[in-house]
Amino acid sequence: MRSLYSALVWAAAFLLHRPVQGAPSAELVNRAATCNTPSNRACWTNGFDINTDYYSKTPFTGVTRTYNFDITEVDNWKGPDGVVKSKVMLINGKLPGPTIFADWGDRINVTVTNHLRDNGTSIHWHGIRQLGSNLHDGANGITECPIPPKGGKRTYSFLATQYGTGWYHSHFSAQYGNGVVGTVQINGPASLPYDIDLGVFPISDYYYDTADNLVEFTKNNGPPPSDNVLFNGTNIHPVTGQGKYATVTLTPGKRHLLRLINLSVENHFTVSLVGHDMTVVAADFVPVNAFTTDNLFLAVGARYDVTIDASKAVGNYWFNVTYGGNGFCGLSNNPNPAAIFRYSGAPNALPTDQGKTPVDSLCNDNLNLTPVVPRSVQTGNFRPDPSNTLPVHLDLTGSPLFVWKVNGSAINVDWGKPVVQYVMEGNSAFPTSENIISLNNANQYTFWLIENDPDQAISLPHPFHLHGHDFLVLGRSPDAQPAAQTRYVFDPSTDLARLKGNNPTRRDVTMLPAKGWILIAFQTDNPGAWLMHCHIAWHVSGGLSVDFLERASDLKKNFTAADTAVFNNNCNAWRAYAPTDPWPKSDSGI
Ligand SMILES: *[C@@H]1O[C@H](CO)[C@@H](O)[C@H](O)[C@H]1NC(C)=O
Ligand SMILES: *[C@@H]1O[C@H](CO)[C@@H](O)[C@H](O)[C@H]1NC(C)=O
Ligand SMILES: *[C@@H]1O[C@H](CO)[C@@H](O)[C@H](O)[C@H]1NC(C)=O
Ligand SMILES: *[C@@H]1O[C@H](CO)[C@@H](O)[C@H](O)[C@H]1NC(C)=O
Ligand SMILES: *[C@@H]1O[C@H](CO)[C@@H](O)[C@H](O)[C@H]1NC(C)=O
Ligand SMILES: *[C@@H]1O[C@H](CO)[C@@H](O)[C@H](O)[C@H]1NC(C)=O
Ligand SMILES: *[C@@H]1O[C@H](CO)[C@@H](O)[C@H](O)[C@H]1NC(C)=O
Ligand SMILES: [Cu+2]
Repeated sequence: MRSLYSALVWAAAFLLHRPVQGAPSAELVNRAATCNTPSNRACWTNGFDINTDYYSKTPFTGVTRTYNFDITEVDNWKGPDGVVKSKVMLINGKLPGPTIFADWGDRINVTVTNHLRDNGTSIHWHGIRQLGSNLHDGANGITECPIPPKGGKRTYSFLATQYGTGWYHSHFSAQYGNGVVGTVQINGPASLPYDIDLGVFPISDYYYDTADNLVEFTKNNGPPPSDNVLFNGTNIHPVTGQGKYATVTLTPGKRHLLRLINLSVENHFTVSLVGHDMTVVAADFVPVNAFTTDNLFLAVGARYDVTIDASKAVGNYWFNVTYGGNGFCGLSNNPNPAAIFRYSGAPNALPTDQGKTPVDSLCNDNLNLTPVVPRSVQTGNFRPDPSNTLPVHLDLTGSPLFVWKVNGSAINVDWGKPVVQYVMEGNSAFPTSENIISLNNANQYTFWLIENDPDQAISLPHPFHLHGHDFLVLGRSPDAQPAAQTRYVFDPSTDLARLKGNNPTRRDVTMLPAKGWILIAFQTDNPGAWLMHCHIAWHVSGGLSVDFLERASDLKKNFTAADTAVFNNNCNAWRAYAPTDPWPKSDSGI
């Protein structure tokens, strides 16, 4: 009854181009698709398939998915593993928040209402390209003022020009660590057939203290280990046993699509499913040629869409998270975080096979991915110079003790005067602390050599994330245990040979080795102010970010009257609130 009703509602909405309320995946799967079947997932709809260049072509559906996010502050909240947290901040009362479902080519409208007591907020749609819609990127201090508390409200609206698995999170300091975070599923074609889409499976480190306390603590101390790891929002407490394991149901004989997402604030991990391989079909929002592996390293913010064949004996299997890099990739007070994958028909029991610890990732991600839609650049002419090199440095000379600088400067955004406001005013006199890098030439590949300073007392791997673009990962310094790395300086005489310009791995997050370098490239095809930052919440809070200002004069022309009005209304509301804010801004703001 219900599904027939839903089908009719959507049919009507589709025909009338009316908005439909976001809905659970089972009801939405392949609604726009016409030729996407279990035996042919490469096909999508007339003229669109896995080989379509999604940077330039979109199957516009005319459908808008509308969501309302109500962000509230809850004291003394009992978490999934039984521990009471003094404070959380939740979207629609849930951790993680609601999953956004859409089909490739839909529009997504999300109205966010900030019911917090005295924190602003802004919601960033991680990995969404926001082509021509920079003002909807949700980076406060860059593309908007924070949405003020006590009822402040704004609507984000953007097109799903990409498909696959994403997530969203608050960009107001480290607020997402308090729970303002959730997942995004955009249905589209895949590079491998499968029978069942299991949907998103977020994995996240979990702290009992508030993100605000952890920010203050980590300013002068190292980060503490996480207290637990949540799989799809749940896990047992490692000591008390309270709570329950996340349990994923596999149908015997079928191939399943599972969308792994690392929602962590601090910890990177390797995942593996005892007795089973996983076949990767997409990394971030980039479909890749299918390849099979028995483990996967996920940096903070990284996503992998994998298929899993339920081809083993009907039973229960551990799905494990392990840490590598001798503690450099992360640590948890839960020594063996795990979920259960249960074949339907198996008893409700714990798995017995403990499996084998996967090979140490050394905190590095896989750079052997082959995107289905290729992009290539020439690498032979690359030479490092100050205009293309971004050194990362941990400054331990001042107070607070831990300040993260890129090219000599820690970012510190101005919530009340976002970067785009300078653009609107035609003002290019940015304070140094905005860490602006201007890119004025259109449609050219820009190359960025990001180097970890080897002389700093503490050198850590960092997951680098870029807004508004996928980047090509052209190369990385040699792999080694983070603590044992010595080499770092890019040397053209040996390192040009390490580079891959011919359709290399392309994604929106990659790991910078502890004492090494990465070389990335992206094309200036999307006017905007786009952050590039470390995705460890404490590091970006401590300054580890730059802001690419891509084609400011084109960007200015991109602002529509309606978007500018939303921007101004929200900034006016924030500026009216700010003088009464009881909490001084105490970090980078992002
Ligand atoms: C979605 O948001 C955009 C921008 O605010 C607006 O123009 C459009 O009418 C909205 N659509 C729906 C269905 O609410
Ligand atoms: C946000 O609110 C918390 C209290 O819930 C406070 O500790 C923190 O300082 C506030 N942060 C900002 C930047 O307002
Ligand atoms: C994750 O949890 C949600 C709600 O609790 C559930 O509907 C969904 O099936 C779970 N996902 C997986 C992959 O098991
Ligand atoms: C998630 O990312 C964090 C930070 O990059 C990392 O420490 C953790 O290991 C990742 N988790 C997984 C499951 O890969
Ligand atoms: C997987 O997790 C289970 C349950 O915590 C644990 O007993 C087992 O040793 C873990 N296996 C691996 C390979 O980490
Ligand atoms: C890094 O800083 C130096 C010195 O201030 C400057 O010359 C150079 O242009 C900066 N690099 C970038 C990429 O902005
Ligand atoms: C934004 O600007 C670019 C470059 O000028 C242009 O190609 C594009 O159509 C504009 N997009 C919108 C939505 O105005
Ligand atoms: Cu970092």
